[in-house]
Amino acid sequence: MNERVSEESLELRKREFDEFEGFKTLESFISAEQHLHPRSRGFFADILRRIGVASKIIGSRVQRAGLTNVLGKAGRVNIQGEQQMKLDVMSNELLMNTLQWLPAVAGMASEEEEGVMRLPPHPDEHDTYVIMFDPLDGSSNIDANVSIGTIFSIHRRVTKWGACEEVDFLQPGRRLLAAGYVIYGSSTMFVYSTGNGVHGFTLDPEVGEYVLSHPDMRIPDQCRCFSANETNYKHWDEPTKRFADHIRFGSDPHYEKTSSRYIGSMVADFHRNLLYGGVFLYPADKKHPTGKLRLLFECAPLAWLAEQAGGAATTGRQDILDIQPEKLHQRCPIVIGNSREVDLYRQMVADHDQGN
Ligand code: AHM
Ligand code: MG
Repeated sequence: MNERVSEESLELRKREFDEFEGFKTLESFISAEQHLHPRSRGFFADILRRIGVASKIIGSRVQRAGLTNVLGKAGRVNIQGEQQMKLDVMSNELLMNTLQWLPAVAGMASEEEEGVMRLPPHPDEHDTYVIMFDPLDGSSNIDANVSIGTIFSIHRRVTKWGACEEVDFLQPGRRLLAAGYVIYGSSTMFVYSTGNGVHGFTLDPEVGEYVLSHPDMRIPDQCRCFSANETNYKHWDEPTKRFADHIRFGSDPHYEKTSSRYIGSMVADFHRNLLYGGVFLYPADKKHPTGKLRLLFECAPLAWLAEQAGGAATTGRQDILDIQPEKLHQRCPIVIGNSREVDLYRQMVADHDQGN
């Protein structure tokens, strides 16, 4: 293709994308984004669409859960040794079954499964993707009708031929192509980024479509919410205690309007903080020496969204997106939200490490 023509047509596509008006469904938005990549054959866009479809089914089952005998425990534990809920199992199977037929999906990994699902290599396709998800995050809240969510992320595979391997999944978050979540709350929302800002779509139950309701989401500067399981305070290390005390009890006027808000569903806590401004932490502590939340299934995708929305995420000593994963189910400490507070935490950890 002539370079100049292709640059011009790309400019035009970008302008069309920026000026994209009308009834903006997730479907049409994904197509518009796809046109920003002139060589795209639509395989990647198909994955996003299919996640959207699966999430509508999960959302409808979550809404009817009290009526259809799917509340409660499934009677088995997952790889983390945690009780699986019936809806965990159902959501996991639904995502696996919906996505495995797409030719560009080389493999999948789930918080609920020990190993990765390798799909037969597609004969014509070697430029394919691996998908990771936490099918139903915050599932301990299901029976109480509290907001829960699905978290997903997509990497381009790094191996070139044959079935995918674990190394295709063990990539730093910085290399993500897309990440997002679906929150099943008072309404169902699909929030995602392909590196072009964070966009939120609300499911219109009357037409059954996700409609763009929150374009280009940016985390507000004001830290309105401090979100942590504060009963763990006694198990936290010194810099984390100092950070929490500074925000909760200090005299810094910046925190005059900050409130404690903790749901215990990371998706819901993150979503609220993204809208209102705030910081969420699940640090390492005496009970969880490497943190509680999973790097690949929870922390990296949300860290990617936080950065795309102008925020940040750290362990205290390293950006979440820079961590080179070593194991599929690796956990990590996380402080995520407004850049100002994430920087403050980093600084307090650094001061502590230097003996101050
Ligand atoms: P899950 O993936 O098994 O549901 O666990 C993760 C959840 C997060 O959504 C939430 O932030 C955290 O666990 C809550 O933990 P705690 O109950 O220790 O406060
Ligand atoms: Mg989870």
